Amino acid sequence: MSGTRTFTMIKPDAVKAGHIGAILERINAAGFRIAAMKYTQLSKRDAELFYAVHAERPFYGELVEFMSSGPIVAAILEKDNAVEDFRILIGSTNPAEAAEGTIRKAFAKSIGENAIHGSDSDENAAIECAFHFSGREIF
Ligand code: DAT
Ligand code: MG
Repeated sequence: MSGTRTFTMIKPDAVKAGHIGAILERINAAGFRIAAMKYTQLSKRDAELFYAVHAERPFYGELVEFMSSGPIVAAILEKDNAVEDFRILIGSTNPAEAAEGTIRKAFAKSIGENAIHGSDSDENAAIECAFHFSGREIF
């Protein structure tokens, strides 16, 4: 492996709006290699488990409903410093605060429907990659 890994999802809002291609283009242009990818839909249970760390937050129910509401693109991305560089590429959680040139600035609708996920640490990236992909789905 020639780098570190992060995990991403293009969320249901961005998929519905037809932004898969444009978002993947930005990811490629930023130098990430796609190590795994699938077009899939989370069940409500999948979304509850994936976001279990937020279970006590007031927006948890809304988040689970939204993330299971339609198809997503899940992927493992590889690059030097992948986790941190990808968080910079996607921008702040709230698109109103996201920097110019970021994916959320361009495509996110709101803090809840914010187009894309990125892991927040190497440890969580490994957990999230394993949640979605088996070893033989990673290249
Ligand atoms: P991030 O996705 O930037 O890592 P997070 O881990 O704090 O942000 O939250 C996970 C997701 O939960 C986020 O992408 C959208 C939703 N969310 C976060 N804060 C929210 C809020 N105040 N209201 C509604 N949804 C929120
Ligand atoms: Mg997070």
